[in-house]
Amino acid sequence: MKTPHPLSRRDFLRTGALLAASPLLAQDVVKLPFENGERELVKYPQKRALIRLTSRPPQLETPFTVFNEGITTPNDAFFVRYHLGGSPPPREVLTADAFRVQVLGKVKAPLKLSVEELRAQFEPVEVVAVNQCSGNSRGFFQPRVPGGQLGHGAMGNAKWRGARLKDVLEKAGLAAEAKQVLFNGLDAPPAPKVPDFVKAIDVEQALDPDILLAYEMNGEALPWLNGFPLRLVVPGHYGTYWVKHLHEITVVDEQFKGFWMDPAYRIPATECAAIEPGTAPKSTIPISRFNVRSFITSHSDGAQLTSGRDELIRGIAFDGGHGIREVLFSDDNARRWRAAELGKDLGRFSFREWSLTFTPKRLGILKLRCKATNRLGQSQPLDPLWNPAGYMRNVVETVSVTVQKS
Ligand SMILES: Nc1nc2c(c(=O)[nH]1)N[C@H]1C(S)=C(S)[C@@H](COP(=O)(O)O)O[C@H]1N2
Ligand SMILES: [Mo]
Repeated sequence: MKTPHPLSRRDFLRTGALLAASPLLAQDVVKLPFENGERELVKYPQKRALIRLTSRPPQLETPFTVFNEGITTPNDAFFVRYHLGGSPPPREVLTADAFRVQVLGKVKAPLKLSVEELRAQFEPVEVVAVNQCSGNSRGFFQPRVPGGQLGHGAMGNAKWRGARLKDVLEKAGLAAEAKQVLFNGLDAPPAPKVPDFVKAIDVEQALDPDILLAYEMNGEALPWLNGFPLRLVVPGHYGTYWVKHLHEITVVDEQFKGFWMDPAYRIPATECAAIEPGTAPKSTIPISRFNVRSFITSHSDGAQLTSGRDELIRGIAFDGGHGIREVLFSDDNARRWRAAELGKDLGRFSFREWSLTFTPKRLGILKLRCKATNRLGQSQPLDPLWNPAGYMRNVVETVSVTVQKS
């Protein structure tokens, strides 16, 4: 029989986070499991209550239990990240009627398109793809690093629908000297000294047919806070490239040097972007593709299991677009591993569901872990890697559960 334990305040807050969706237990604070991890749960337009990191601009994290509800992340639970104090652009300036996206610069025929024209003139394409912030899980870095102290909720998986960037660029016609393509959204800097949020990718990459100018997310118009009415979707690549409220696509004949490409969003030019904790990198490169990650979603720290009773362990895994080949599970401090069963394949850019039945035998605290490998053979380290911006965490995560007598 289960013995009920009195909940400490901390446990109570954590439980509140788990049950945030329940109207009976409306909690307004959660505690992310690192120092200074207290956060408010706050509702924004078109969103359920999400974990608020900052209010100006709004930065909202998805409560982790959402990832156990389904393999795609509902629009109202999808995380929100902005950089500029003036973001997001007010809803009034984003009306679908007035909105146009322009293609300018080193092209033969500049374009100016409404979302309706994008829908009508270009083949619609769908992809299920993970959007993950470079700093997802930054709060777990040791030694701690500056930047938004995020738990694991700055990621989400959605079905995106839009026109191929390639098709649009080809319609405009790239000039021979075209070198990079710049993407600018409608959010403007709050002061003249703050650099506008502009991202760049090389022309060769911009012609990748997987990159979309997306106007739908999970079968609906994009939510305001996720880029309405149009955003860039760069499957397999960190969210920083997924420019929201995208209204200017500028082809240039040089390497773009804007702040958000350099010095921001750069990683050490080393194996796995890792350097000795506390040191500075000798040289850096722009962040690009996701590394391999996996999570247990069915159980969180403190969960109670019963010895001899079957337990369904479930989770998600993803990588930068090669696809997940295998997920392993361990309950004994990463000594022995057994393979989980992979769920439905929604494409190489999607979360991949995995599950297995686990029957705990030993009593006490168990450390549950999962570890994914992609089709290239890349996997996850058992010891965390470190870089000064707190990007690309992908260590094998641990969930501590307690097994009690039946
Ligand atoms: N216009 C605009 N687009 C943006 C940003 C921004 O600040 N402004 N932030 C980027 C970053 S760093 C991330 S992680 C993703 C987050 O996407 P989401 O807010 O839809 O979850 O948006 C990207 N696109
Ligand atoms: Mo990000």
